[in-house]
Amino acid sequence: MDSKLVIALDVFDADFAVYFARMIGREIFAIKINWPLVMVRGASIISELSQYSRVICDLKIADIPNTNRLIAEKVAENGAWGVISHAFAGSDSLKAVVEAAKNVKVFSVVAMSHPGSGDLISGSLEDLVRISIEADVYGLIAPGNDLDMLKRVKKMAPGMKILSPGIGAQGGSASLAILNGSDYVIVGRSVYDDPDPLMKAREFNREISNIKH
Ligand code: BMP
Repeated sequence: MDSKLVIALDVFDADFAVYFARMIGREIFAIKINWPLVMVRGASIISELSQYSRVICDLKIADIPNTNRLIAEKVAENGAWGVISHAFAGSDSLKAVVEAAKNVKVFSVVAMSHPGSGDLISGSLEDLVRISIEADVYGLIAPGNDLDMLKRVKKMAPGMKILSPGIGAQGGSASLAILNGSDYVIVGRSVYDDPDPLMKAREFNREISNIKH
């Protein structure tokens, strides 16, 4: 299905995650999983969920090149569609992820959606985008609840896919994010905590399906 919606499934209950993916997988672009599910179920949760949806494995990889390579290889082995890495560990570390991930799409974090990103990360935006372009990543993570930041990222890397969290629970609007440069929005709690997650996901799809930037 042609959706711009990525659902972040930040839960510990792997059985719920599989049930959820089966219910919603066809309606969305991808499911993004993070440490909570990988910690309880292991990397095999990637292949379990991949039966129902593309899976983006958000491990925010940020180590030396050798460790990054090991993590990215395991993610690829389990059939992820995408993986998220930090860029701040430097070009050699990010390049190691890109090499080891092979056909898995690598997204690197260049700006974040929480207030603390202003302490350090926001001040390094230019460098983080440059490191990401040099490493030849597929896409960037940039906040959907900070439209100025999002526009700056889009301007610096016009050809790259932008994936944006910060929607709903963190105050951002899905349609404004897409209008201002995001290709896909990431929504977690606003969907999986809703009494009717499927209906909520469909609402988000309707909101953004016809918006272009
Ligand atoms: P929620 O919609 O529940 O706030 O979830 C947002 C998701 O996006 C979480 O999985 C979080 O780890 C991720 N994320 C974020 O919120 N801000 C960022 O800057 C980068 C992220 O990956």
